[in-house]
Amino acid sequence: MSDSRLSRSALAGSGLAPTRPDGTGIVHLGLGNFHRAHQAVYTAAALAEDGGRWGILGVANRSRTVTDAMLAQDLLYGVVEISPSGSRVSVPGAHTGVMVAAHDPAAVVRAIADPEVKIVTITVTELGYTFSPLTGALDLESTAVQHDLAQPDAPTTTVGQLARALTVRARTHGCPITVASCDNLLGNGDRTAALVRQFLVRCGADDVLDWLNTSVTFPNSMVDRIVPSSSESYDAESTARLGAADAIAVPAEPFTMWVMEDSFVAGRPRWEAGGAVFAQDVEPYELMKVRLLNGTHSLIAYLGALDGCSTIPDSIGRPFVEAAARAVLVDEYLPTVPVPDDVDIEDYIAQLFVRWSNSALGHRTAQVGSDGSAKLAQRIPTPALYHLRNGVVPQHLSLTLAAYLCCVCPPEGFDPGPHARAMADPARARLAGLAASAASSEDVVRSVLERGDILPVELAEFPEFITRTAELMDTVVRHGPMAAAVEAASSSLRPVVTASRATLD
Ligand code: CS2
Repeated sequence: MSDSRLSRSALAGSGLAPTRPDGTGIVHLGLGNFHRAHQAVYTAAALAEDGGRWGILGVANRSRTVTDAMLAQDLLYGVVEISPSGSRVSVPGAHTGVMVAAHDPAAVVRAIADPEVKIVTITVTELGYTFSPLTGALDLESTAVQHDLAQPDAPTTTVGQLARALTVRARTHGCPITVASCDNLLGNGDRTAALVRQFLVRCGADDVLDWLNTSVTFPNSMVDRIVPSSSESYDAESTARLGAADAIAVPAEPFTMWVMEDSFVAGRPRWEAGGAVFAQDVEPYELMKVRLLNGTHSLIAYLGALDGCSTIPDSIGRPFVEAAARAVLVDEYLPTVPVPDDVDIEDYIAQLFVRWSNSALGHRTAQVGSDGSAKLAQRIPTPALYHLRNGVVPQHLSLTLAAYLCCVCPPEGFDPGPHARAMADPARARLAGLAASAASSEDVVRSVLERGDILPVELAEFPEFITRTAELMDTVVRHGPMAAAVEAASSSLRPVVTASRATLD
């Protein structure tokens, strides 16, 4: 370990010292690893090429671990880019400040309301948008949302923070601003805009809505980079390469992609310098990424965890997982994806398998499998409904749901193993209660779908999907995930023939 801490002066003359931003033009909500290895890297590239006032004020939600360490390191950290053929470390250095929202909610509002700030970027995960899975609208049952509506000056939710800060902007200087969601939500910009509007109406700030129409934009975007959790080994690697102690290195794969609508009403950095792409219509990229990458990723995580794999590369290294991943991707997700014109889909798919196999990265199955109750709703329903309405049971989407339920609400007496137990999910207690009162797997699946608070209730209209998912759960429990995958493959894309329909015919 080096004795000196990472700092701008420690990097002087190393060729790694980043360009210092001239001011703060961006507030970022969600100072996690993904932001630090994605938007911050693109912003650093833009600063290196163009300079300017595009420094980032990074806002962590609750924890001060990263903010304290960043403050102790001149706001710097290494991004350790890892592939089996080697690694490299770079230091983005795009941040100009950090804060913890929970410690001073009013400071977050002031920061976003500052007229010098032109963009708010957001990575708060699917869960951070506080919408109801049942309605897609602002979750009025959420105590955090209720708190923020009652006390809009001290907001604790992302939507509450945005709504309050935009209200202050509208009622004071009125300078325009862009709100750019960078989470894996379909239509992430439109969704954020709708939630902010609902919040404003609910808290009696309707006067802000007209200003919002003319002065605030919410571009949709597709973001992509596999970024595992931190670990001491990455810190050690960054420290060794930089010659200065780095306690908060971020590991990342070499691949990175960012496609956005170019509607930044108050200007933006030249993110193209880092390879960002601006497109008129981002939806095809979002659908491709959220279904082919994220959707398949979920299946790899749940099957792998159930088979004792701690990492995604271990899991995809099992031939039965690889086969199931290929089947769900090619047969079940791909037909529902309008492939963007500039993407060679064969290459894209081949690259996904290489990325998932990056054994040096150690991306954990528990990380990808966490929060499935919020993630799966983005990934599974539309493709599943597409096949079911065409008279086909999508076996591997069924398998994804079956494996998820086996991981987070295992049937009585079934131990899904340590990696499944390590998956965090806000729905765990709710699902466990439901499983405890169910008479069979079929009961569990039916109640989950009929409640509509994890996947949309339309899926409950297909008894064949319920039965198949329950059968696959039972196979996982009795014979393991490989047997379930074999069973799914052997009946892949079989036509729907239910008792009731057979009788009707
Ligand atoms: C993963 C994503 O955890 C997950 O659900 O599918 O975090 C994935 O690694 C990123 O979206 C890649 O861009």
